[in-house]
Amino acid sequence: MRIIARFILLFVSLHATAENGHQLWLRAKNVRPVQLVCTRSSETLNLAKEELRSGWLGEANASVTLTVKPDKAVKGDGFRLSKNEIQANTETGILYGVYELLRCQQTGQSVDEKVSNPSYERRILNHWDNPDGTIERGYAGLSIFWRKGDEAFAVTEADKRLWTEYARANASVGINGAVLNNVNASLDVLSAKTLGRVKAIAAILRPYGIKTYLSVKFSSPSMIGGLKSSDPLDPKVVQWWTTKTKEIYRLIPDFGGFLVKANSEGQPGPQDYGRTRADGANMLADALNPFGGIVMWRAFVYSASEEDRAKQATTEFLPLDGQFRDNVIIQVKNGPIDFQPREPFSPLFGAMKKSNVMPELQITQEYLGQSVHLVFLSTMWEEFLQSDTYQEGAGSTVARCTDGSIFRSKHTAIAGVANIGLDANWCGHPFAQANWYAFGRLAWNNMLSSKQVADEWIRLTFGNGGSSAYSEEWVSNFLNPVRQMMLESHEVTVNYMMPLGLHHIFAANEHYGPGPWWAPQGTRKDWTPPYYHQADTLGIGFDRTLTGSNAVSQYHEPLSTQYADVKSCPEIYLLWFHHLPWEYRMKSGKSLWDELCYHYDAGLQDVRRFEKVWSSMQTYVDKERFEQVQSKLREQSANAQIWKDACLLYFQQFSRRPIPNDIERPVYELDKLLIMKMQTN
Ligand code: GCV
Repeated sequence: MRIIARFILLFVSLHATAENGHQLWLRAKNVRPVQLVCTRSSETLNLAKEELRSGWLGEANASVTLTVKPDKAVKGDGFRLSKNEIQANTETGILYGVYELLRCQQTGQSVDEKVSNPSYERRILNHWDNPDGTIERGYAGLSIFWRKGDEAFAVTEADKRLWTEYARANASVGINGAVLNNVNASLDVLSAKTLGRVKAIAAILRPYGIKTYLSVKFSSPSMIGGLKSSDPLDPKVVQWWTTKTKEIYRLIPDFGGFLVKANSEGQPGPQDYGRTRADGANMLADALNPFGGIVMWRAFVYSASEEDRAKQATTEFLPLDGQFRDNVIIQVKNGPIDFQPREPFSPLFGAMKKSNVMPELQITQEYLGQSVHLVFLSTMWEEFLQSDTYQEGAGSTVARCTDGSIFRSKHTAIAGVANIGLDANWCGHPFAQANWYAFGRLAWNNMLSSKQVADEWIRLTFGNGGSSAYSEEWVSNFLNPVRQMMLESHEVTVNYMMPLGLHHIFAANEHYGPGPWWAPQGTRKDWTPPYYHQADTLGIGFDRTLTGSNAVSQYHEPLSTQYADVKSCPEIYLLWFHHLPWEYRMKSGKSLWDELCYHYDAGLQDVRRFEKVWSSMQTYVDKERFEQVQSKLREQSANAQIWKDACLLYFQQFSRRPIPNDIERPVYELDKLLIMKMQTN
């Protein structure tokens, strides 16, 4: 009996010390006492004080003053910061200032006097979580908000603890909104039971400055409201949404608003009633307006029409510019197709000059190796945000077109599709946490460099809780190589998956392994890879110039001409915009075919190099995370081999050219690859 008891104790204590990654980047240690001067008290200010007390690494017993007072230089929830004072217009601003001060201390940066204002008013996570707890494109376990079964609506202490941790992590990087359910919205979301749970979640998130939002189904009035139609111009429908919205605000007075996917991938929408997308969005916007709520209306639309899918969103939305209410924000995915490993920016950015437009990024790695591959997404987002649209002259970057710098938007926002689930480490892959972190940091400051973001994250996540841990040796042997690996990881993944502008060549619908051949009979053409790569014996790539779909014309000059001309088109987008012969001469002097081979091989070799880099980090990382990352990298490099072999052997059937001799031979046979299903874990 005693032995069992001792065993249980050992198990419990082992478990308590085992590193499971749950603490994310919030791990301050060796804190010192601090004196706080703050004349006010509230839930949010108390959190701010508590954070300072439990994370202060500055001078022992230093005094820090927290002051809420109006300051014209400070915008929204921004703050003014100095070594010993934080001042803000709002209490949430104070909380953000505290996190910034602690971040500086914990990453070993000096605390400079500064004003820090958010780039976007709303910095929102989109959870694609379903009421039964599953998550569309989720790779880190079930939902932290929803579950099925008898206890589905009971709000337990464990729920509250987890939501508090979630809220704290978000607030620490400036995220101030959460859409709690999937854009493919269930009708249940507007039921009394669900709204009751939303109220409970909102109560936990509120002190951290986070508003809750819901995705709604456009056909709700007819599907659950007993009406004959959901026509947005029908007064009964208008009344239904008005009443429902009032009900929501009675429960959640600071409710953020609705996110809507309408007339897209089978979802109902205003076009079902012969109305425009603007009619639909405005009707919901009017219901929300008295309460200060907003509608985020998605522009992710395409149909099985003959028009190039990459053009369809712009064709549909641009003519509607100027017709949306000012509490509608058009939510546009970064690229014109769908979160591919690399896409040029969507031409809607900067083009819709009379509407609020917000970027939608994907943090969950649907198309980038899910929770197996190590891919730091910040570099991809930085490339996107800093892309010049030229819409109002040179320097009209996507960042400036969406953050209010160029257009006087009533509302500015940015969304990221969350990668969070019930896994102990929240995100599945220890390095996937860096993407949650990066989204928040870039949403706060869209000019931050990925290098800085990676640097901060590594220090906070692996740095043992404080600046004292950052010896020169640690910086040069751990921080620098790991940061370099993170910064290269997106390009490396593009290389072994879809280099030179190739896109959407995945097998089947799970979007994980390669399937350039995948085209089951009866499947819509634009859901199959051959539609996108267009490989034949003459060449490869999608012609989006004047001789093809002319998607280039949707970009503002000089981009339109630059993309259309094969000589000036950046090679990273070459096959996105051009169908080229296999023998086409690349800038390197190599043929297109050879260049493709070298890119695929380089991707594979680089993942193997990452494996070695990480293997040499054993002394710097706890056993659990070290081994987890090592094992995932092993799988990633096995996957990269499959990607390289599958794509090269398949395309070789068309190019009819040898793989250059200095490249390692494929190890798989094409016929085996054609039937192989790549596993995601
Ligand atoms: C939520 C892609 C994904 C879908 C997703 C859709 C969207 O098609 O594969 O899972 O649905 O995008 O963003 O609406």
